[in-house]
Amino acid sequence: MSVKDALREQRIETPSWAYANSGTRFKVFAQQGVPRTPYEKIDDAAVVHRLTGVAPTVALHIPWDKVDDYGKLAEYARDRGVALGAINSNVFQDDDYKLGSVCHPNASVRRKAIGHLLECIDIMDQTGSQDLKLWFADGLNYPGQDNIRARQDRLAEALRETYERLGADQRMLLEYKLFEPAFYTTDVPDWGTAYAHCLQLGEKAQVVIDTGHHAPGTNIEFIVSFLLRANKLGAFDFNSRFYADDDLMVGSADPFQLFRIMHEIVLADALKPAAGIAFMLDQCHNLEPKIPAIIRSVLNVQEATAKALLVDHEALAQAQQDGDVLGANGALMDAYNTDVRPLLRELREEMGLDPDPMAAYRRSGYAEQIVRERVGGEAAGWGA
Ligand code: PSV
Ligand code: MN
Repeated sequence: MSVKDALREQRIETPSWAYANSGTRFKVFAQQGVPRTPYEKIDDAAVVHRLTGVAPTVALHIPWDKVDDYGKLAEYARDRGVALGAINSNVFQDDDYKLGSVCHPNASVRRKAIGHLLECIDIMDQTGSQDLKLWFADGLNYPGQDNIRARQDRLAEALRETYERLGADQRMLLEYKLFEPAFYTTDVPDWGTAYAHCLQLGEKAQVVIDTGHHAPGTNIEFIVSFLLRANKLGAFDFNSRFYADDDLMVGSADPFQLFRIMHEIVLADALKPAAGIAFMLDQCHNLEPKIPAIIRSVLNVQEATAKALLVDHEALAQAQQDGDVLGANGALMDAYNTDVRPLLRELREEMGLDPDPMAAYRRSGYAEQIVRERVGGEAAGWGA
């Protein structure tokens, strides 16, 4: 398949919460014109897809995107040329979850948390979403606060019950995070823990790599490569980690890391939608305007992918075989140092798109329109 064909097929999912007022735990700088409802988040996601051509799905977060009729929401999305993607569960914002959710020492709190996960699968049945994304804020702040091993047992039990409820075409995607909100230990701190649980559960359970959830200096492409080999990589949450959490625009600060990740994806022939890896963004935009930030993020992923597709695999394999360290590294660097923007402009023209989606957005007047129309949007929070 040609580089252009591969790029034409690429799919990047945007998160509903990135369109809303979100920020850090210190301050959310509210913006005018942000969506007040899940419907308006979909309107914005549809604009991003219309301009980029590669962002046809939007992930929901429950309860932030709770509506009375999910079938209607899915139809609304379809009418605007997009579809609903992964359902992100949320068992971290209720007072009951102070000591954890599925790992909580009290069985009734665990039951409530599992109930929410099962409810998310009910929602998937209505939206047609295939992926249930699980991230648990569970963890401990102090040594001795709870029994680490018992919490793993509780986690395994909750995951099992949720797994059993999945439909034939549905998956469970387990996300790990080294730190925050618990700072002594979290209950799914790393890819190894997530992998071990997914392995025990079965083939419908896979790992999510949120690029912001590692210790600084972690070699994320190693994790990508390992999980791909084991058929346990389900999805990415892309972002740059320069807040304590994740959330800044992917590829903005370390485009080389993103290139290295996409190189592993291309090597494994896992870019095509049929390979089943969901490439999602998980970001929030506190300082920068949201829709252009999401467009820029999509373009950053596209550029890193184009460079990864340009790697001369034959030359690389030969150099590796010959033990030619500089030659092998050079094969990667040649691709990374190629300016792929002309190729992407050409591709967009062929796809009937504006070659410069950022400029097209500025010219569209949409930013001004939503400020006029969405009165009170600045008061809407993550959950609108
Ligand atoms: C947690 O930090 C996380 O990465 C999970 O994916 C959550 O669902 C998301 O952020 C919410 O912002
Ligand atoms: Mn995430």
